[in-house]
Amino acid sequence: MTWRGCAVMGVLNVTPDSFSDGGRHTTLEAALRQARSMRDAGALMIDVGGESTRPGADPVSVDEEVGRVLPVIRALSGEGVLLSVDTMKPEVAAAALAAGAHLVNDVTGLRDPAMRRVCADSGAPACVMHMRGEPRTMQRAPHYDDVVVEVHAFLRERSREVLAAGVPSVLLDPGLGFGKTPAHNLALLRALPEFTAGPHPVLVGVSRKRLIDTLAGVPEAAERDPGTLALHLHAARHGAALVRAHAVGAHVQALRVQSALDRPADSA
Ligand code: HH2
Repeated sequence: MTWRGCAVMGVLNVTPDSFSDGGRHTTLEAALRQARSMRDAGALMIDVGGESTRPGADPVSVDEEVGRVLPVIRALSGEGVLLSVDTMKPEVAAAALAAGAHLVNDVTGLRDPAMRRVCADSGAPACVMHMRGEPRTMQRAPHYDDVVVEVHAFLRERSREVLAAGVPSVLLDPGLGFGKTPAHNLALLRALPEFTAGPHPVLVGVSRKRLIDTLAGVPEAAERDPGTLALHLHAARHGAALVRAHAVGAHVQALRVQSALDRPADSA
């Protein structure tokens, strides 16, 4: 998988309880409609998730999660859509890859060696994300001496281990909102050039997250796309290769305009 500039990963949560799109795509028909609309709007890839990672979310069983994501992945892979599966469970990742998913997006950063084996055995790249703690409790007073240094060191070390286990390639993600205060998230966003200067592509995902409410006073998650876009344009300008977003069309348009601005003065 190679591409130039910053591409968009469309978020598709087939869950009843995701913080912004929970319950909206729980039928196969609704999920496929949303996925196709994101593909048509220019998403490079669709990230299909069957378990919410929002703070306080209840875990779901392997069977439940597989039952949510597999029909969607099967149908979309038959249409040639690039797919990532957003899961913390090796069993779910294995089933999704067998059904046609191309990438594993694991918010635990492939902590479980079994997840590394699943990716290595099927030759699938992985997104290694930083999270402090567990989804259920991660926002209870997270503390770092230096969030940028610690997240960067974690991603360097974990990606080395994951690649050594035979996973062909990795995307790195600082995990905005995962065990981080607004100040931590901002520090990481400001330090993005340090992450994107490394050898691996970087994914940034702040879509509709609470940080936007903190920064701009938008209590409704569904109304946070303008703030999301501002942060994702910043990420793209500082070298992010992929932004994970709900509002794909707006992102694709804004990223095209930004990249036109960044081209040499004599080109259109
Ligand atoms: N954020 C969420 C879920 N998965 N994966 C990566 N790599 N990076 C992220 O920032 C990220 C992620 C949380 O957002 P969402 O999927 O919209 O909500 P929920 O977890 O409630 O389903």
